[in-house]
Amino acid sequence: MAIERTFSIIKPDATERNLTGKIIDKLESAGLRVIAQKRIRMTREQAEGFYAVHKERPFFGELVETMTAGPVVVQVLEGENAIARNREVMGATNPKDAAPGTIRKEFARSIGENSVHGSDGPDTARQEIAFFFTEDEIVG
Ligand code: RTP
Ligand code: MG
Repeated sequence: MAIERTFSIIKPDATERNLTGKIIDKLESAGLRVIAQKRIRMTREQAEGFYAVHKERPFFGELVETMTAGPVVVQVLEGENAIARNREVMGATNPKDAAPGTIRKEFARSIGENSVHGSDGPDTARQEIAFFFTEDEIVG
């Protein structure tokens, strides 16, 4: 199995509750390595651009509000099968449907405040990493 990279966000609802370390522990325990990381305040323009694929969805406005409500931690994660592995440890989008032990089951408040983002495929992983990081900021 090839080593993959994926993009992750620890969302404002989680940074607000000081859960950054607990979430990183879950990611590392799942075999993922944090090879780039920074804490930023996403601008409205960044949030709208990052989530452009959802711009026609009814929840788009709320999504942009939620993602700009406080600091986020953006990360590049590396590991075997990293994209699927991260999605697995994140759990289902709606915490009500998330499996026990997953990040969203343990920490998420609601579908909107669901604590983490993770890329859903190799193409989006590449695009999302490049949206927030330059190559020299990533140390594999
Ligand atoms: P993500 O992109 O954040 O990793 O989550 P995902 O793939 O599981 O979910 P996606 O369908 O890509 O939706 C992106 C984010 O939009 C918010 N959302 N709100 N109110 C709603 O019905 C609703 N549906 C989605 C969630 O915060 C989701 O993570
Ligand atoms: Mg998604």
